[in-house]
Amino acid sequence: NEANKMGASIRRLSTSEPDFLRKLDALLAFEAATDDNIERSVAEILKNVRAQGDSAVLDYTRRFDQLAVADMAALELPAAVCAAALQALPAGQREALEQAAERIRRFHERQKADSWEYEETSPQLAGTRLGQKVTPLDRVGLYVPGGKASYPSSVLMNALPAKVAGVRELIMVTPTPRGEQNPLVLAAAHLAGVDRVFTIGGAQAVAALAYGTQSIPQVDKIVGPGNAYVAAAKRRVFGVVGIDMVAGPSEVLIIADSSANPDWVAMDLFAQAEHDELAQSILLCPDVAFIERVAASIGRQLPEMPRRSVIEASLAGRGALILTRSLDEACDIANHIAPEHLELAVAEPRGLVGKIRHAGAIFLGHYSSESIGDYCAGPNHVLPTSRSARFSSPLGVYDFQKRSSLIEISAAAARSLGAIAATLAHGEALTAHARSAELRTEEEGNG
Ligand code: HSO
Ligand code: ZN
Repeated sequence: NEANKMGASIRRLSTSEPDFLRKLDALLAFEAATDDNIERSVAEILKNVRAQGDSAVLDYTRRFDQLAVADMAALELPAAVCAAALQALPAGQREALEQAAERIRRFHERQKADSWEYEETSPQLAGTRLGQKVTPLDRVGLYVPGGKASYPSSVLMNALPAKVAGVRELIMVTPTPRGEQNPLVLAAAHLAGVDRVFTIGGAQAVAALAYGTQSIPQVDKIVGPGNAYVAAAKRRVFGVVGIDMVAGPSEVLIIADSSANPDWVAMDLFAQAEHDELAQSILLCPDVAFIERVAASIGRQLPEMPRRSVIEASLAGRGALILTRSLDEACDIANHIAPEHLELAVAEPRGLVGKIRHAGAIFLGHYSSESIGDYCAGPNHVLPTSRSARFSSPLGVYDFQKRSSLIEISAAAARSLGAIAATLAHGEALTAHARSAELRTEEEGNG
């Protein structure tokens, strides 16, 4: 039973090294390379789809996906195909997908925001009401990648918050190179209530959703992960439509004490690392003996992993086992890293949560694995990456709702508030503004 050398060789760091922070930052940095060739070809694709609509999309689909059809109708999947995909799944798969969908829906129901209004109470403002009206987006586009990173769980995580928010029409696009469909993805789309599905992908699909074509309706926001072309296209259409964040490689940070199980910790590091070579798995622990037990477990368990070459590349390139002076210090470092996923594999996780300020999702205690969160705990698995948890949040219902302000001023309030407005308007030398407010302070009635 050979042990993998990764156990011995995975990077060890200690917070007491003099240049620790510099080393840590070097480890966190990654090439968010914006490739000039990709940018150029994406700009061209956007321009052509915008100008020519369906015919350009059909052209690119023929070229890039080796899928030649006569018209766009042939690239829309009838709802019955997705329904059939769900029916055809092995019962176990289908039940698991249904249970996950139900749990995710239930969690997200709690995120729905309500409209609110309040009335001014002081006598001279009586009758004045102010508020906020919450409205779901009309139409949302969901990009689902083809190939190896095409996850049904991600279809649920992106689609369900939109449906819970009350989005009227949810349109999914997903490439099917040479016509090869992913039945699990179609089944998940059906379960989540996706309204229409087009088998198109790449920058051309993003362009079609952003600008609309003869057959594809223009959406108001585009969400979902994609390759470098898709990411570049989303960045470029931002402003014409809303977009979600453009995600970087996935990350996990585990804070463990000696009450943790080294095999569980090692496997949780693998679970992140197996996503992709650039994924990042880091352990923070104040106990050097425990760190070595995790390292030994890595060496022992890695040979059994079908994706060991991806795991190895990820751990060797961006992984680390970091010795801290204390759990408190581990929390400080966690806040600096602002990880996408943070596991608190410690005896008293509640004692640490209060110290954590920046993390996409916090998993408390030994039984709370990221993997359960990835699929079926309920909270979203689309989370801020690359330290963006400092300023952003998990994907949620709020990403599919927007707010309008409500302003209703009574005649009485128009006098007192009008005087304030007029004074400020004169200060800005905006005379029409001032008059507009003043007219209403003078008027006895509105004509
Ligand atoms: N860990 C990924 C989500 C995922 N894992 C999908 C498995 N399938 C990003 O949070
Ligand atoms: Zn995952």
